[in-house]
Amino acid sequence: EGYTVVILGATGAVGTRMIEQLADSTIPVANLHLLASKRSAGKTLTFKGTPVTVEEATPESFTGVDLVLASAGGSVSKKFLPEAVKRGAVCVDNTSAFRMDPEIPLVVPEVNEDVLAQHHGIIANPNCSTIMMMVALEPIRQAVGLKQIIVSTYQAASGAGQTALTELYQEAQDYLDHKEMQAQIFPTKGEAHHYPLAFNLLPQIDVLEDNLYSHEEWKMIHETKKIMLGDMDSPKIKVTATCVRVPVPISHGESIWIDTGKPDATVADLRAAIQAAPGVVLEDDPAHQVYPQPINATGKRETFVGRIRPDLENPGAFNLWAVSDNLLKGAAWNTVQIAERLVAKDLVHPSAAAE
Ligand code: A2P
Ligand code: 11C
Repeated sequence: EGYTVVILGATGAVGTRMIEQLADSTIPVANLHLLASKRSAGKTLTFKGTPVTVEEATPESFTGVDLVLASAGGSVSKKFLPEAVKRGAVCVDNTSAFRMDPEIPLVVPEVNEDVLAQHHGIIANPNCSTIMMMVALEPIRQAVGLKQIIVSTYQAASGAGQTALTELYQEAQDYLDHKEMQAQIFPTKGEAHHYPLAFNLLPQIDVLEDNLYSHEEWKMIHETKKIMLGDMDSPKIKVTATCVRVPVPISHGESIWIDTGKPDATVADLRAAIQAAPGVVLEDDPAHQVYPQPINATGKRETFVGRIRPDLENPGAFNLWAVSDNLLKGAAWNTVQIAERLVAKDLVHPSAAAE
């Protein structure tokens, strides 16, 4: 008894973690199919100690499937997920392919799981840097208020995938060996110029757009508004972002300035809100130098928040520092968590909302 589940992109940085997160979830899995491109067909991965052979994804791979967890890139999701929905599956998609479609729920369970009931077969998982910011700020928005966000990110190399992470390690090795670093992926695949990330910082994640923002910065602005307010262009919370790639393997950091709109709000109010909320851990003890760090957050499902302090010249405004595993809460865990919520709410039916 249980669901027939597909992981699309099972061999990738996120896909391999989806297998682990699914194994540790409450979802009853009767059958699991692991799909990737032709390159990885025939490879063996394990689920709960049992070997599973990777298959090449084709439209027919989705016949008889209940639940699809996808993380093989936007174009792969655009090609296969409509085919999966046609065949009766419900898909949770970790790519940006469908996030801004007003008909498609964009979900962080701690913030807006109610919108799951409106799904028509596809649910979108937000961008990693957006998800962790939502988990950190929603408790503050609920308890105190939130009018404006100014965020600067410190994003780990694995956000760009397994091959990008391998590139960082190779560059670091070459640098230490006094060899020339060979940049082929960073800042982003398909760009005219590539720069080394090892021992460097790159203020570009994804493509630079005509409005002078990177696409990652654009995502943080519009996904935040869609998740918190249900409208990707809502003026009710002002958001601006600067996204920077740092030579850290796993776990993104974010320096976040917020205006709560409540001049008498205190650090104690913010700390209490975070302590009471799910999915977020307060790690804030300046007297003992306790604050979130990527090496401690890696492998954990939670988002960690510390360095909460008032903006000394703007009453009601605060600075804080958040860290989360970009491959878990930022991707694999949030996707599996959405699937857990769909199962708990009995929403694993195609077009549940249409019935
Ligand atoms: P493959 O191992 O065959 O390349 P990452 O985000 O770490 O780069 O991983 C990308 C994932 O998406 C991998 O599992 C990769 O499989 C998969 N993938 C890439 N292109 C396709 C495709 N055309 N069809 C199915 N899976 C794909
Ligand atoms: C990064 N945030 O760190 C990106 C990865 O929209 O799902 C996730 C891209 C996305 O490069």
